Amino acid sequence: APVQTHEAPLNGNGVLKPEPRLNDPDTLARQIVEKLTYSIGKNPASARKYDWLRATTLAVRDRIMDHWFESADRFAEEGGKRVCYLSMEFLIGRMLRDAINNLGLTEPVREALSRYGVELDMIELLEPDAALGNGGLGRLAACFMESMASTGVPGYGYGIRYVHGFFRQEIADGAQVELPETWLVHGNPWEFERRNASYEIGFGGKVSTIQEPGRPSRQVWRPAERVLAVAYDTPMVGWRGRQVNTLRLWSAQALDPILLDAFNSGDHIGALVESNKAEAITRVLYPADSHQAGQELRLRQEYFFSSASLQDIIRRHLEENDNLSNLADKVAIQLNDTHPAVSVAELMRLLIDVHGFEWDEAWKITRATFSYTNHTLLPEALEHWPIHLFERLLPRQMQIIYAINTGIIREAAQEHGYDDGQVAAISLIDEGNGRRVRMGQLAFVGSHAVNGVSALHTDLMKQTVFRDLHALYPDRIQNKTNGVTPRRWLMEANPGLTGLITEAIGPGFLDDIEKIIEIDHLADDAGFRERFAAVKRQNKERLANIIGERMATSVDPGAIFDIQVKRIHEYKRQFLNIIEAIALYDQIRSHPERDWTPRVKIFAGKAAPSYVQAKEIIHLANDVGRVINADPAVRDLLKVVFIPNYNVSLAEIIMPAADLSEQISTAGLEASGTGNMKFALNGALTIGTLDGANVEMLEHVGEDNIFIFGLTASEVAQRRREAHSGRSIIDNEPMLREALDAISSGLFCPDSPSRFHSLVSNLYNNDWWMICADFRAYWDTQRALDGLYTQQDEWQAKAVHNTARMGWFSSDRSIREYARDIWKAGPDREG
Ligand code: B1H
Repeated sequence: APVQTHEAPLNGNGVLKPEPRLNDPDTLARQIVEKLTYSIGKNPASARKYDWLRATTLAVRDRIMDHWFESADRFAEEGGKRVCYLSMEFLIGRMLRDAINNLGLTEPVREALSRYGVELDMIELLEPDAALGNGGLGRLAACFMESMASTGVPGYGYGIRYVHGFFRQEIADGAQVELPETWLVHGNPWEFERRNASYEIGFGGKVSTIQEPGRPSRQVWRPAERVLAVAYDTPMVGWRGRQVNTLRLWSAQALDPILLDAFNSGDHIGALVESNKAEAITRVLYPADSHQAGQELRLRQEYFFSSASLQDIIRRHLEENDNLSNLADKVAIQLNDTHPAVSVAELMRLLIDVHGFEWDEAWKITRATFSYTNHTLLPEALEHWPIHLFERLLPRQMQIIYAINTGIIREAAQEHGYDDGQVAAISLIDEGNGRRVRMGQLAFVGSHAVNGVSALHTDLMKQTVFRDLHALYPDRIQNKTNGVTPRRWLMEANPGLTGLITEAIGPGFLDDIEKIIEIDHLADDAGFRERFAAVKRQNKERLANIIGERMATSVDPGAIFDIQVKRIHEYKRQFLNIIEAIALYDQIRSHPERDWTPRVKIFAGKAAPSYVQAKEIIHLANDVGRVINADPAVRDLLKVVFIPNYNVSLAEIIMPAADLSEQISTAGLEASGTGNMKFALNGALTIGTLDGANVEMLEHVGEDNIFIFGLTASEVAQRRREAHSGRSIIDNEPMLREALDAISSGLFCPDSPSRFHSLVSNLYNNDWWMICADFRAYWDTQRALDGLYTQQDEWQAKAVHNTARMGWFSSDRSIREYARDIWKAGPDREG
C-alpha cells in the first residue's frame, strides 16, 4: 500500500499552523474531556469541580496559544514600536472568565460543560485571584494590559512573580488578621516558564576604575552577590482575541541552587542558604500601599525586576537591530510610579559599561526611552532611599545618579539661574533627611514625559512635588486620566446590564464603549428605567446572599446599598462614613416617627499590617456594625456591614450591586481613583468630594447626576496652613459631637471602652483629614440622597445617565492617549 504522506501543517518559519479551531459546544466539550483524560488523568465520572476548571482552562489556553503566536508573528513582520510597562504590581484577579469572554467563548463553553452537568459559573469560582498588587495602582496596570491587547498596542508587561500575593484578610472579634496568600500551590496553568530568558542580577560589591593606556577610563562593577532572574510568561488576551500580549514576570533563583561543595562536605542546610536568600527576593508582595516600606529587600525587588526587564529589552532589541542607538525608536518604557525608577540608572549603566556608549549619547537614549507615571503626592508614599543603603547595594548605579545630578544642577544653575534653594528642590539627593536618593526626581529627569493620573492630580503635581522641575522642564508633565476596562468591569461583572444595553442599542458599544451614550435618552423611558432597576435589584440580591452566607447578617435588597470599598486609609475617610452611620443611628433612635429611607452601609478593604489607625478604623466599622445590626430599635432602617477579604473577584460582585458609591477622600489627596469609575459605569450614583477623577466624572455625567460636597483641594491646603483643628466644629455640631461621644463612651466596644480614644482625640486636636470640617456637608448630602431614593423614577434616570456617560473612563481611551502622546506607538502610528 502506498505510504500516506501528510503535508506538514507548518508556516514558512516552521511554526505550527493550527487548524482553525471550531468554537461550537461539541468541539469544546470533546476537547475539554480530552484535557481531563490525558492531561489530568480523570474521566468525567470521577472528575471533581477543580479538575473541570483545569481541563477547561487548558482547552481555552490552546486557543489562546494560537492567537499568541499569531500576534508575535504579525508584530515581527510589522516591526513597529514596543511598549514595555514596568510595574511592581499587576492586580489581575481571575483569568478564565476574562479570557473566554474576550475570545467569544462564554456561551459555547457554558453549553459544553453543561453536558456533563458542570456549571461554568461554579468552576470559575475555584480559580485563585492573581493578587499581585495592593490596590488601584496594580489594578490599573492590569486594566492597561487588557486595553493594550484590545486596542492593538504591542504591550509587554514586566513585573514580579510573587510567590505570595496580597495577604488574605480575616476579621476576628472585629479586628483584621493577615494570613498568607498562596495562589501558586496548585500550580498555575496560565504561566509558561521561560528558562532561556534568564539573566544575572548583581548586588553589592565594588566599582573599580580601569585605565588602559591611550583609552578613556571605564568603570567596572564587580557585584558581591548574583542571583538569576527567570521569566514566566502569561498571555494577555485582548477583546475578540485579536491580539494577545505578554505579561513577563520575574522569579529569583540562586545561580548555584545548591552549593555543591558545601553539600558534598555534608553541610546539607548550609548548602541551601544561597537559594533561600535569592528566592526571598520574589517571595512576597509588600502590602504597604501609600507608605514607603524602606526595607532593603524592597530595594532589592525593585532593582531585580528593573535590571532583568532592561536586559531582556536590550537582548530583544539586539536580535532585531545592529546596535542600541535606535532603542527609543523601537521601545517605549513606561515606569509605573517610582518603583522601577532605578531603571534610569541601570539603563545608563548597561549602555555605558556593557555596550560602550559615551555618557551624552546614553543619556539621550535613556530620556527618549523612558516615561514616568506619578500616582501619589502623599509625602509618606514618596520613595527616597538612604544613600548608604543604596550605595552598598548598588554602588555603580549610585555613581551614575550622582553624575546625572551634577549635570542637571549645572544646567539649572548655569542656564536658568537657579539659586541654592531651587537647586536643593530639584536635586536627586535630599540633603535634609540624612541624605537620601529621591526616586521621583530620578524618574522625572530620566524621562521625556511625566504624567499624572487625573486632571486635578496633574495640576497639583506641577504646584507641589515637581514645582521646580516643572519650571525647568515646562513641557514634560502631562495628564493621562485613568480608566477601567469595560470588558471585566461591565460585560463580565454585569452580564444583566450588558444584555439590557445590547437589547436597547445593539452590540456596537462592546467594540466602542463610548457608544454606550446611545442609552442616555432612555433615562426618560419608564420601561427602560424599570428594566435597568430590575437588573440592579438582581445584583443587589446576589450581594445580599453573599452577605447573608458569609457574615450571617440579613440585609434588605430594597434598601439603598451605600458602598465604600477600597484600601483603608485615613485620607480615604472611611472614618467619616462610619461617623455618619453612627449619627444616623442616633437620629433614627431619637426620631423613630420620621420617614427614614432604609440604608445598608457596606465596607470592605484591607489595611496595611503596620498601619495602626487604619486597623482601628476596620475595628470600628465592625464594632459599630455589631451594635447597630442587633438593635431592634432601628429595625431594617440601617445596617452596617464589613465584608472581609476585599479583592478583585469580590469587587466584580460588589460594583454592580451599588446604588451609591462613596468617593469621599480629603480633596487633593486621592490621585485619581478607579473604583469611582467602576461603580458609576454600573449605574451607581456617586457621593464624593472634588478630588481625583471625581472632578472629571462631574464634567461627564453632569452636576445633576453626581453628589459633590465638601472642601476643595485649595481650601484643604489653606486650612492646613492655618493649623485647623476639629474642636470648635465639634462644639457647634451636636450630631457630630454625639456620634464621637458615643464612640468614646465605649458604646460599640464595651469590652475595651478606650479602644478608639486616640482615633477620636485626633479629630479634636488636629482634624488633619478634614473629617470634622466636611461632616455637615456630607450629612446634608446623604439626607438629600435619602429623599431622592424615594423618587425611584428620578434616581433611576440619574443612574442611567451615569452608565451612559461613563464611556470616556474606559482604559481603552487612556491607552490610546498614552500611545498617541507619550509612546508614539500602536496601530495609529504604524504602516
Ligand atoms: C496609588 C500608590 C501606591 N498611588 C506605593 N500610589 C505602593 C504607592 O507598595 N507601595 O509602595 C503601592 C501603591 N497607589 C493609587 O493609584 C492612587 O492612590 C489612586 O488614586 C489611583 O487611582 C491609583 C491608580 O493611578
